[in-house]
Formats: sequence, C-alpha cells, structure tokens
Amino acid sequence: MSKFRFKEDFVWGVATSSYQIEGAAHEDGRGESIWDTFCRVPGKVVKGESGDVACDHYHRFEEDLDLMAELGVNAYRFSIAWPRVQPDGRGAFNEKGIAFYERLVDGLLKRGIQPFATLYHWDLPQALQAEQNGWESRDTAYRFADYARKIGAVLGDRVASIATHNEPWCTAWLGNATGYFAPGNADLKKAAHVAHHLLLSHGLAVQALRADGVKAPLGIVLNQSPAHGATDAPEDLAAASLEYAKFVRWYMDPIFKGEYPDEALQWYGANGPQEVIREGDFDIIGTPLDFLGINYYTRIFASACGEKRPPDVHGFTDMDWEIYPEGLTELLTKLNAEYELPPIFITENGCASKDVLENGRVQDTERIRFYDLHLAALSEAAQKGVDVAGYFAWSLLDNFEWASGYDKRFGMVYVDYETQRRTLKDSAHWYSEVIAEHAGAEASR
Ligand code: IFM
Repeated sequence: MSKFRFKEDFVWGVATSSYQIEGAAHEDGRGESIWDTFCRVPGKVVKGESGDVACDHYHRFEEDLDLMAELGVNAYRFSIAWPRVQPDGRGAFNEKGIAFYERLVDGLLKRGIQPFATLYHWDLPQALQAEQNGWESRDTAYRFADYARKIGAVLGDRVASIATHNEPWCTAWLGNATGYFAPGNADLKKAAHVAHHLLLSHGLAVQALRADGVKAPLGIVLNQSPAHGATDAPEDLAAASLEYAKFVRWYMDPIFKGEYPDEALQWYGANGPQEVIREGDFDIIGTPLDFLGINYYTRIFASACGEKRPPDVHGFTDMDWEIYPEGLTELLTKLNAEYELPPIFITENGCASKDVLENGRVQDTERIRFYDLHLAALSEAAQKGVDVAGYFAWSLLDNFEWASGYDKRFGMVYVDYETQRRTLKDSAHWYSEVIAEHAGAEASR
C-alpha cells in the first residue's frame, strides 16, 4: 500500500540535462556552448572542471536507458543541446546531432518510458553570445523559436511533452546579475533584459510549435520557493515578499497575468526591462500552456539585515541548502490559489550528498529521507486540490553540477568518473520500490 496519494496516471520520472551528462563536446559536429567557454575561464568552476566528458552519456545512453528501465520509471526528462543540433544557433542544422536525440527518444519509447524534452537548459550556442550578446539581444528569442520549430518537426510526434526553458531565473540572474554562471556577466540591467527575452522566446516558441501543429503538451520549467522572513518583524517580512517577487512572481506573473510584479519593478528601478518591452510582448509571453514544471529544492529565508541562517529542523544538503519539504506544499497551494494553473509537474527535486561507494554499495540514507519527505509534501498538496501530474527526481546520474564541478553528487546512480561505471545507490532501489508500490495500489483501487 503506497503512503503517497497521487492520481492514477501519475508520472514517475528522473531528470538530467544535456551539458551536465552528455560529454562528447567536440564530436559529430556539435558547436561550442557558452558553458564550454565559461568553464575555460580560470576560477569559474571548482577545480577548473568542465562538461567535456561528464558522464559520457552521448556514447553510453543505451546503458543509461537500461538503468531507467531497471528503476521502473515511466518518464525521463532530458534536455536538448541547442549547439549540438544547430551549431551556430542560426542557419544550418546538424543532422548527426539531431539523430542522437532521435535515437534517445526511440530508445525511451522502446522501453515504455515517456520522453519529456526541454529545449534550453543553459547551453546557448557560443556563436550567439559572441555575435549578439546572447539573450541580451531580442533576436536570440527569434533564433530560439526557429530552433524550437525544428525540434517540433523532428520529435514533436514522439515526445510526451516539450518544455521551452529550464529555470530562466538561473540564466538571467546567475548568468548575468551575479556572474556565477555562464556567460558570467555581473550587471543587473543585463539580467533584466535577458529575463525579458527569455520569457519572450518562451512565448514565441510555444506559438511556433502550436502553429506547426505539434501535438505534444507544451510548457515551461521554473525554479520556485516560498519565501519566509527570518523573523516576523515587518522589515523581514517585506524582504521575503520582495525576494518572492524577484524569484517566483517575476516569471509567473508575465506568463499567467500579463505583467511584471510592481514590487520587483520598483526594486529594479532604472535597471528594469522597460527599454526592451515592446507592445504585444505580454500577449506572446502569456500564450496558454498545457503544463507548468516546477523545480523545488529549498525555501528562501529572507532578512532585512543581510544573511541569516534558517533554524536546523530537517538539516541541510551538501549544497548547504536547507531541507524544507513543507515549503513544497505551501508553494503549490499558494500558487494554486493565486493563478489559473495548468497541470503541474515537479520537474526537479533532489539533494546533493557526500556519497561513498563501498563494496559496490552507496548507502545514501539522507537522500532517501529527502525524497520521502518531499513526496509526502507533494502528496499533501495533491490532497489539497493541486493538480499534480508527476514527479521527476533530480537526478538520474551524478553529474556536472555547474560551478561546483563534479564535487556535488545529486544522482540516484553513482558515477565513477574514472571508469564511467554506474552503480545504483540505495535511493535508486528505494525509488523503484515506491514506484512499484504506487502502481500496485493503483491496480487494486
Ligand atoms: O543541477 C541543477 C540543474 O541543472 C538545475 N536545477 C538545479 C540542479 C541542482 O543544482
């Protein structure tokens, strides 16, 4: 009997992204991405690591598909590397790159696993960055829609869904306001312009795919957290409200309400997106969606007087992110009350831990506890009326964790990067049992 209560056709999946696992960075005509460039900048990535080889998934995808089948997942969320299929981000497409994703999708379908594709998980073709400052340029949004159209034409009848972007907040904020991610800009105004063009590109891509008759459900994936004040003092509550407006509402409001939140616009002041917003943009951005993907990891803990650490209730992950499962229920019920939402998928949820492979086993009990707590919180949200359609654990494999390199392990499957040998961790066996129990409970309903 499953303790998690989800709907009958609930989607149980695992997620990854192209640059984090594929490797084969210089093979079969793949173009450079901004992450290839960024990884070469000294000091940007821990130990100067890169996704050049990563999990070598490009060569080992069949083995990885077998692992998914062994886990019993019914869905796999992956991303397509734009520079692998269109090396310069415009013009000619690379047939070999496209063929890789066709093999991947067909391999999933053969194993009864639904392919959930994401078009952009941060690996912008470097040529677009060099020629027109990437997402700072409005034209990049149109280039993205062309690329989306090609993927729709090739894979649109075989994938279970297409998400335009993964976590545009990270692209805009970490890539352009703090410089922590590629392309490494530290300029608030750039970040605001980039965010607007990302949203525009999302709407343009959805419109283009629909115009072409693509039947796969279309959506976007946003990273979200509820925000709490460190205390109940009005200044702390105001800080929390502002962080929520910058992090969550900045993306939700344009998509579902046709405007940016005033509170955040005021905070941006002259650094806001006003110069790049054109008439009609919000109609494009607000094109209706078939689903919303939410990536949930932790909550925002805001204080008016700089950083404050939350109390240690459920502990912290190896990223030093607070484990706060109740935030998932809170976030989803709040969103459900505030917006007209399409069905929701939790498209990422997971934790990094200091895993050790010993005698062929990885006893990642912390990760099991993390998943267990979050699935319970998700189940509670479903009981409270949120239309929860599925859950994707982040991640199938240990992989390249961006600026943290390979130091942080998020996988259910341990990867020995020397040998590329994969080992199912205890959490993988646990997840497999949860999925089987749920299927059993459904069958006996
Ligand atoms: O690894 C990332 C992923 O690429 C996007 N969401 C958060 C994960 C963990 O940091």
